[in-house]
Amino acid sequence: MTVTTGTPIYASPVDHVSYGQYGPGRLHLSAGWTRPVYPFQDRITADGSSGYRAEPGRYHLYAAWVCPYAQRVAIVRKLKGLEEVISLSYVDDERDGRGWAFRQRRGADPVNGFTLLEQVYDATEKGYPGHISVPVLWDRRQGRIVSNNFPDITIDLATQFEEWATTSADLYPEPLRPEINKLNAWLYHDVNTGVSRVARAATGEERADERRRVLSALERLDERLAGQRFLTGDTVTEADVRLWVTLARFDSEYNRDHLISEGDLSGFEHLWGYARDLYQRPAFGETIEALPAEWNTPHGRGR
Ligand SMILES: N[C@@H](CCC(=O)N[C@@H](CS)C(=O)NCC(=O)O)C(=O)O
Repeated sequence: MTVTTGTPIYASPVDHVSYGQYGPGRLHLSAGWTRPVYPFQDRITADGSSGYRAEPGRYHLYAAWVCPYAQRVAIVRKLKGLEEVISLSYVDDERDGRGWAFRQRRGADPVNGFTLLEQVYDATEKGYPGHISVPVLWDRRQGRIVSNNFPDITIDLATQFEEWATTSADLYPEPLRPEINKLNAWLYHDVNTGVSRVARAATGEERADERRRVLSALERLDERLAGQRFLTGDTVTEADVRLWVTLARFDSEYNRDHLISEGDLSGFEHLWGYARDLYQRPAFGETIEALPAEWNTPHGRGR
């Protein structure tokens, strides 16, 4: 069903008194970080062998502006020029115990007309008890979630829609896949989730260890980018998308109150230039709220 007419339906305003906080029973946050199981892990394939054929107009992405994991799929969709092929909508920025919801700020659910993202999960698995997370990839044809596993979604968008991609961006080039996979695993642990582990550390000692891990990763990345424009060479790949969403939130979120580092991102000369370079590209700059003015200063990395 696609809702295109009528009054948009929105969830009632966030209400922690009536609904509590999102989390208990759903989200298990611990001091350490074990990646939860994201139970919908089907794949889209160009030849349809997985049961989900890459086709224009068939799939929809549910994302959140505030979520770095969801921003990755929005970036990849735009880098590949798939805006007319895969639709995208955003849930509201705030949650109460009902989880992600559709409100006026970010618009209604254009596919199902639901008011809560929970309904998208429930339509796929009745009584679904797990994480109501974004991003979610929805199949209009079968009326169900294909995947809520962000690493698979970006790879499938990057590789399976070549027939409809309107740019020549190759974000996951065959010869570089082993290197990208290795980089991504390291980035996920030491950077993407490393920044969150600092905040969640149970003891001062643990926090110091986690902080050191993030800082040493940023130093290694800074050195790497001194000699090349992007993480794997001259062109943007999946690994750059993975890293950038964390860099973009480093000063304002993860390192707020200097929890991780006494300095800002600008203290890492090459990483800072790289981050600003990517910000100038619409796929990156237009899928996040505007960053502070210094992100628009020249970065000297153009060709
Ligand atoms: N951390 C997830 C990415 C997805 C994620 O954490 N999304 C967040 C928003 S940034 C969310 O929707 N969380 C709700 C939940 O997990 O219950 C992963 O390792 O794949």
